Amino acid sequence: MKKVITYGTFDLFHQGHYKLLKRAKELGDWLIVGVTTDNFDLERGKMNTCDNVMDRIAAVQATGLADQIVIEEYKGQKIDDIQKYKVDVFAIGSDWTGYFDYLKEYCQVVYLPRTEGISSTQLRQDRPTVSLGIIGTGSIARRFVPESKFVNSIPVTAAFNPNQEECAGFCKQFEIPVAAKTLDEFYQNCSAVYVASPHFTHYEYVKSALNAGKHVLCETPFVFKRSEAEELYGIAESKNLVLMVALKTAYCPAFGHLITLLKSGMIGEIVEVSASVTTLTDENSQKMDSRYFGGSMSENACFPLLPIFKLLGTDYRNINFYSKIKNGVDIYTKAVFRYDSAVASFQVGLGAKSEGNMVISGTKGYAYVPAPWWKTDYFEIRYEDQNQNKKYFYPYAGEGLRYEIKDFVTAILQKNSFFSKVSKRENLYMAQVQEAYLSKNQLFVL
Ligand code: C2G
Repeated sequence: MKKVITYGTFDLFHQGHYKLLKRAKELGDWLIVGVTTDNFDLERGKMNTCDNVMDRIAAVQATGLADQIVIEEYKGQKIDDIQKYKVDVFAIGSDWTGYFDYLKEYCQVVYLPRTEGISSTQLRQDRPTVSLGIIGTGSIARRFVPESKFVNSIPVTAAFNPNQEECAGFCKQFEIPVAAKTLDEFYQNCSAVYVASPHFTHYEYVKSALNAGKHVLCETPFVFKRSEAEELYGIAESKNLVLMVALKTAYCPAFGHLITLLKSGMIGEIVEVSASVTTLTDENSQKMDSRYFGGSMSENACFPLLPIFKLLGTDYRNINFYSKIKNGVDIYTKAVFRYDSAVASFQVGLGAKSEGNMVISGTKGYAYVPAPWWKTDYFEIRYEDQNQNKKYFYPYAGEGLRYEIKDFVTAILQKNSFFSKVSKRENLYMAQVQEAYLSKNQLFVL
């Protein structure tokens, strides 16, 4: 029996895919089709896939052409599969001509003609889009726009900043069609809003955007009061709008997998989470200005709060804060959380520097994420017996913002099947911690 194998993502399955499979099948008696996992596609830079792996497999299955379907999970797997399944022919579309010649050592390699005039990329472009408006045109917005280009279906169509000159310059630089002069004009030119304005303005802008019927992605820290967070979620829910917080770490592949590994008991019961984020900042920056809710807690605390809440939950007994204050803002804060059966702590600093790693201790071992852990592509699980240690590597593309942007657009376009990687509950408690700190609850000044 002559065995043929071919691989693909098969996103938005189309006629070109069908013809390719048909031609591949005609090359032998048994056709094996490898379908890429969502993670493998992310790793090889395909950010834009619309259908998930289960749907893509179902589409291949529905053709009736595949005698066997396998999942493609890693680079180099093709060689393993060819040997494992005793494959005679490797077939792939002519857009890959030459690329897979290295497989000739293992079997015959055939490049089949590609069907002209149709592609997943083109079909994705024809799908509905979310026109995005940006409020606030500072440094994070400047990093956000180039990242958004890696994600389909979310063109940036408008920007707003009360400083119109700055707004116009921003729009010119990033080729954004509308530099809105008023919020009304802004809302007329977008269907979703990214709030990237100074922290203290988040609440008002998010509320105004939701009331204007827009989906919202808000930068961190979301808001400084739990009641404000509750109110904003209330509006979003009543209007059936997506409200997400842009805490980039939550959306990154390495962080997501670390959490699921630890939740499945890899280091036993978790007894402590300890994380640090320090970013030395100019004293004259707005981030260091008490009038604008500046300071280490407001700037950085959401990052360590994320793993703490994900791993230990939000039912802490109490928190103590220890802060070094200068010009009315905390230049360094250590927070210690007491849970019933665990402890957590973090250090944040804008005016003092520390090692920015994260260590999660458990009864069987510990996880070590080197600095800067909040944008990591790598971590280790370590044990008493070092032979058991494991290292994990992941993609972390560009500034890491494209992952949250992809989740945001997916949330809007496929609302029913979406869950937010930072939950409402986690966001409410993050606001609660900020509020406790601002009210100087259990604050010890150093
Ligand atoms: N194809 C085609 N005609 C088109 C579009 C795609 O013949 N108009 C072929 C491709 O050449 C490929 C297959 O259909 O052989 C699947 O294409 P994609 O889903 O785009 O997958 P791809 O990114 O090419 O992945 O490990 C995965 C492989 O490297 C191929």
